[in-house]
Amino acid sequence: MIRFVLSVAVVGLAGCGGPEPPVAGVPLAGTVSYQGATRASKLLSMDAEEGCEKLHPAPVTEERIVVAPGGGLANAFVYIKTGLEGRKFPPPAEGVVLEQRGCQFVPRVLALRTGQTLAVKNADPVSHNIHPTPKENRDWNQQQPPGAPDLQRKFAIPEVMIPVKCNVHNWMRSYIGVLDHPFLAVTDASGKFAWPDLPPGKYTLAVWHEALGELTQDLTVEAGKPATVALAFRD
Ligand SMILES: [Cu+2]
Repeated sequence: MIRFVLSVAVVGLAGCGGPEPPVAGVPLAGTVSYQGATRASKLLSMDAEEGCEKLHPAPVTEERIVVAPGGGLANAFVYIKTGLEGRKFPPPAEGVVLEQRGCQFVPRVLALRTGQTLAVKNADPVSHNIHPTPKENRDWNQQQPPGAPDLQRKFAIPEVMIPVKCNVHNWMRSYIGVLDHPFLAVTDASGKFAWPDLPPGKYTLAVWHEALGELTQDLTVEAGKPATVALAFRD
């Protein structure tokens, strides 16, 4: 009986310990813009596969640089590059979806966490062969016929960026940014991104774009002060 009471006491003490409560994060709202000469998008030719061509009655343009009327740059991958070393963030339970639709990857740019599930879907009536080409992670490629179940994959190592191609259709491109923390985002159609709770600290913020390269900027976040940031690519 005494032993039982003691063990309960020990468990009770352990429950009160553990890591210190984290300092509350602050919201950060950011914008990425492109202030260079507008570059006309190339037309994509899908005439190598009739099954793809038939899906597009109108011409399809390559989505390399997508700029909103106000200059906001879509499909830029924004992330905290330094300042979070040594911190542990478990991956979210919900996965991220990469779809093949109209013989293109949708979305063009994805943000994924290490250990988070990437679900690859084929919505097309043709076969695709998904082939990420990482430098740090394991290389794989996988055929996915029409109606095949989703492919479920994970990436173990942070890597910015992993180009994804289709071994059947050489115009298909997607890019996956993999990080081991939650401060990563892809800009929306107006070039905006947001993080709800960035911990106070000193960081290097980086933005990567497939055609424009990478920019970095120092960022200091103070407790209780919501932050804003603007990054601009120029020619
Ligand atoms: Cu394909």
